[in-house]
Amino acid sequence: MKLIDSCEITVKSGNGGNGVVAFRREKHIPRGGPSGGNGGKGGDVIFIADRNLRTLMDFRYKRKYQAENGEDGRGKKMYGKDGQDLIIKVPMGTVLRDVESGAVMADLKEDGQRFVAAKGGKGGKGNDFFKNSVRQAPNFAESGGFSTERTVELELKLIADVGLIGYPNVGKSTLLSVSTSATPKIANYHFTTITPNLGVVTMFDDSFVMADIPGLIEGASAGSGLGLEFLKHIERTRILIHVVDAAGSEGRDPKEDLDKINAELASYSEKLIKKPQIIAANKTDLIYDQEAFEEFKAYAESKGYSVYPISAATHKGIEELLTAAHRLLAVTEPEEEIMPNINFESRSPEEEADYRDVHCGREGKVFTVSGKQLEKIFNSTNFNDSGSLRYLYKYVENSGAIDRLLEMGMEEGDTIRIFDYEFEYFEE
Ligand SMILES: Nc1nc2c(ncn2[C@@H]2O[C@H](COP(=O)(O)OP(=O)(O)OP(=O)(O)O)[C@@H](O)[C@H]2O)c(=O)[nH]1
Ligand SMILES: [Mg+2]
Repeated sequence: MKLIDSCEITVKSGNGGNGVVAFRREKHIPRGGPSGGNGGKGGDVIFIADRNLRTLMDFRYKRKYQAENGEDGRGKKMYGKDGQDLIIKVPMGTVLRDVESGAVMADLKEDGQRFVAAKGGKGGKGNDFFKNSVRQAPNFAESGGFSTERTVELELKLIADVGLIGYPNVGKSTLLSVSTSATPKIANYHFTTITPNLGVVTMFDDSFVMADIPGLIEGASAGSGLGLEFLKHIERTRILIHVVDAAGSEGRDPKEDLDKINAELASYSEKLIKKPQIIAANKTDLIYDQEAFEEFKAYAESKGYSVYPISAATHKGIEELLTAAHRLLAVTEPEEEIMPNINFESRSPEEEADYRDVHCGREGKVFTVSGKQLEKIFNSTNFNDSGSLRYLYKYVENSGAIDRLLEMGMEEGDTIRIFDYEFEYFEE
């Protein structure tokens, strides 16, 4: 069962409605005032995280998403209707990436968290808007503004809520297989599982993600066996189910198993051993010494753990165990995650053009260049580094600013000023 899901879709916002040019016509007024209404705003494409979704399955068949266009304005100062926003629901934990630039646009982690991935055109003003005391009959109106189209990659990484830990061969994968639709490899030898498997447990109208990991052994926290790398994984789960072979079918004492594994957790990290933990006492179908089992149960309970007797092989006790896990999750805070600082600016085409626009000016023999994007690049330029400077210069050159300055009369040796930085212009 593959639970790292990803897919690519294209989203398109709505065009803005055009403003219109219209004039009032009334019986006794030969030439009425302007009455062209504004166009409506184009719909945005908005992603919203929804806790009821678990996978990206829905996107497998529908790949194109488009918000409504805004309506054009009409005469009699009538506004065009705004286009409806298009809401796309995604599971919590979906990362949105802009395919063209490769930039992460958003990481929708919380229920209801939203992100505008494509802004609609803003809608043009009708000529009525442009009238003023000197310009009483403007015969122009604004166009509505274009839509934005973007290819977005959605990626969903399922993070397990519950981690199954325990010695090799105690039945962790079997428990996962009977609790979820996951089909991990199960076999009667140690280290059958070499990478974790994930599955979704459905309970009532809720669900949670469970993961098994390779078996832990003494010294796992120091690198013995396969466990070390996976201790990191379970550090991100919210609760642990500690699976023990309660029948001691391989000749070990379950009390010792419990203590040894917990000692490994403790020496790996404090966080891990403090995680809420319940015990699945597995293989009860093999118990022949009931007294020894009661002793184990009492021992674990004396250490503060709840013990759930189960038999993963015969499904006995599974329901009770999962209900307990579900209940525990409900009272356990989700793991805090440190996220990279995502700062993706979603701009409409108008804003984008404005952002990229480079302005040229002249003050005597000093030629000036400025712009919003230029300012960003300027602020991150290292003026002691020739590569960084060259990048800045290339940006200015590619923007067409140098050509424009030459048209404005710039000559060799004149000064170009970018914000507070000045340099002389020489032809290359
Ligand atoms: N009798 C009995 N056998 C079980 C039970 N649960 C699991 N087994 C058997 O125990 C063996 C190991 O099961 P796995 O689920 O592979 O154990 P694991 O803990 O995932 O093992 P590793 O991946 O090697 O760490 C298999 O042969 C299972 O069929 C149980 O409740 N009763
Ligand atoms: Mg296994």
